[in-house]
Amino acid sequence: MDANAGTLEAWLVDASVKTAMDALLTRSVNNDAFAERDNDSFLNWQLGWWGWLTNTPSHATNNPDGDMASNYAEYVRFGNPLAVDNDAGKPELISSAGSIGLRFDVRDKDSNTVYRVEASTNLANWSSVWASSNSVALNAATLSGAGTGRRTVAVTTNASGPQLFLRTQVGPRP
Ligand SMILES: [Ca+2]
Ligand SMILES: [Ca+2]
Repeated sequence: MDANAGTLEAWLVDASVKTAMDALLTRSVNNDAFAERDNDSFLNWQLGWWGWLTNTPSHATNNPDGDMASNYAEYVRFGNPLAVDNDAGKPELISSAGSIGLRFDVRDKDSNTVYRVEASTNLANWSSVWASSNSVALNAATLSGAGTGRRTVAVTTNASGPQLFLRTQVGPRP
């Protein structure tokens, strides 16, 4: 008899191991280890929409709904990859005396995705205003939803000249 067989059998009937495995499985399901609601990685988002990643439409550069956003773009702006929704995640312009800004949602549990706001006076030269990779800046810009995976931020900057343009950029952490 294989000496290891007894060990394996003991392992299988060990109640504490079974309890631990049940807990792990339950946690995986309840914490959406395979579901989009985790909001913490593009991989989980893909699994939530398509299951195992053997389906070509799930790839980052695919665009199965034929709108203007690739799957990765759908992910970062909380879009629906299976329905045309070109306005999803569109930043909202906010302004007050002497300043303008943008309000938008970020995936604040995904540290591999960085959101940026840049400013320009001529649409040719852009300077960085804000980046979500800076946790201090992220917290300062928070409006709601901190730590939920979908945080709404407002980023403002002084607008003293005759014109100022703002844009957002999103991409993997360099
Ligand atoms: Ca799309
Ligand atoms: Ca879409």
